[in-house]
Amino acid sequence: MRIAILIVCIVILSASCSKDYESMELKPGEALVTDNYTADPSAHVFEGKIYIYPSHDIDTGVADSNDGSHYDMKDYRVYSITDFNSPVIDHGSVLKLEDIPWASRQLWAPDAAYKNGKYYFYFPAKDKDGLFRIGVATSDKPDGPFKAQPKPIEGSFSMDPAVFIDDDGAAYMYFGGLWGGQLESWLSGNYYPGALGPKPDEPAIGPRFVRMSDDMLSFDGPIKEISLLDEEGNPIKASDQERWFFEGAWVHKYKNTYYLTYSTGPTHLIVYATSDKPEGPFTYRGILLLPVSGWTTHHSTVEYNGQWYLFYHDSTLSGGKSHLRCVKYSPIKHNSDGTLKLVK
Ligand code: FUB
Repeated sequence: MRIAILIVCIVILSASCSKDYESMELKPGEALVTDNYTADPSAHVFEGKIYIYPSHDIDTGVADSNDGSHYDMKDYRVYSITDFNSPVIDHGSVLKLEDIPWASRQLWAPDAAYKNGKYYFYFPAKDKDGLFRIGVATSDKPDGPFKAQPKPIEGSFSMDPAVFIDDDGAAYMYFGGLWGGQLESWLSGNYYPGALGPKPDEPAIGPRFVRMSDDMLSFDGPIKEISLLDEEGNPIKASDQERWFFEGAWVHKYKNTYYLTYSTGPTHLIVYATSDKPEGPFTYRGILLLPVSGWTTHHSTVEYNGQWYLFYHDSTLSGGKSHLRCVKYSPIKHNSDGTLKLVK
């Protein structure tokens, strides 16, 4: 009898949970913004709200190519969510290409951080020589506007910066991406255009990791490569495109474990690996998000009011055009064994 009552309670509870989302203004799996194309959402809780720092996709007529030139963005916008029952707030354009002295084109996936009473906005762009560099812009408010530093961060290269601040206040940047993201070309420390990267049976390229200076404007110490291992402790190989790192590294901490989530690029997965240290090595654990509509997949994770969320994008709003994407979200769950529940 007790078991029967328990089962009925569980059924009623789970029905009311899913109903909660159904009756909400912002539903999981639906485009959060429909009057602009948005992608690569980096979500953070600042001042009690979820702030989303996405790429702002536009169509400038540049033809599709493997180096991603058609992702030809010219500014950044910021959005916020106070609660999932109210519409997303659009804070407008907060940083424009024309106001970044060193950048020439392609404002790709950004991130933001808060430290020392200031907000820091990190972004990749091509410099005047066509090399991706990572810049930083600052503001007193999470919704900007942001003022860019005159030069990119010294020693920066490639793209997709994600800044993680640990419980002890230390800040780290994870970055890098293959193909159009140019990471293969930097393996020796200098830029070699057209470099092919490792052979199929060699270890795959890992994302880059570096400690940020106290003022959050420069790198403090050497840039290291993150090791990605399989569950037997062997390096993930370059041929293993279901598990290799491609772009979009993101780190969150849950119960003293660091979760590195990233895109596998041509196999279109968001997967995850865990470590007990922010610099790794990270051990591959599984898939977080199955392929979405469009070529790219890119995400972030954030805890808000005791619930963890995945923010991600797909290309449904543009009818499948890979460079015109829309940001969405889904609740996510850490299982008791440390794995993450798969989002389909
Ligand atoms: O938005 C441009 C690029 O597409 C990002 O930097 C990558 O992560 C991919 O989503």
